[in-house]
Amino acid sequence: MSNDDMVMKVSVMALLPILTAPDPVLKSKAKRVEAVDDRIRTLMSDMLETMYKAPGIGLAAPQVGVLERVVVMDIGKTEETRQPLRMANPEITWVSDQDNTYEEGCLSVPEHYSNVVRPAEVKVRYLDETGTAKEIHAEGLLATVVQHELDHLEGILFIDHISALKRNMILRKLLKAKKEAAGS
Ligand code: GNR
Ligand code: NI
Repeated sequence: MSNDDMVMKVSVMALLPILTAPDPVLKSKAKRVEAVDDRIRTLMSDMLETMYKAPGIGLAAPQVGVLERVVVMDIGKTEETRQPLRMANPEITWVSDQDNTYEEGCLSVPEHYSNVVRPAEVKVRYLDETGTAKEIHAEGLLATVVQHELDHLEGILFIDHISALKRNMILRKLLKAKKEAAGS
């Protein structure tokens, strides 16, 4: 047996940098995942760690610069009651007629919040971390967050659902903050 056969890969979770608007990656459509393999499972774990640290209750792969259809969420209230959801290729299969308004925020639109109207309930079909097809019926906060995350996979931010006046005001502020941080 060669020495190389004895080298085992040890995985360490990693924090990923979160992109903020305006950024062309956040406006791009993500590609479907071909297979839920170790690379995708590692991405899901790293995204969860990054989301918990932020802290946030959802995160989509484009927010960490990966244009693939992967999202994670956890609306659990405390560290002890964590309920991580890992999804590849999520698709909305049904929406309720009734709408809900929620004040949304986004880790890629830091420090800005706006009311967004979306269907109150949705059904979402996806592949879990083992590649098994699942479907959930989401309502309340989870329904809002899952729709917010699926929007990210289409290059859509919550500010795309508000008036152009408010959106442009927020984008100007974020751009100014970026330029100041870069020291230009
Ligand atoms: O942490 C988040 N909170 C939140 C609150 C209301 C509606 C949506 C969200 S998702 C957001 C994290 C994030 O940016 N996910 O893409
Ligand atoms: Ni977001």
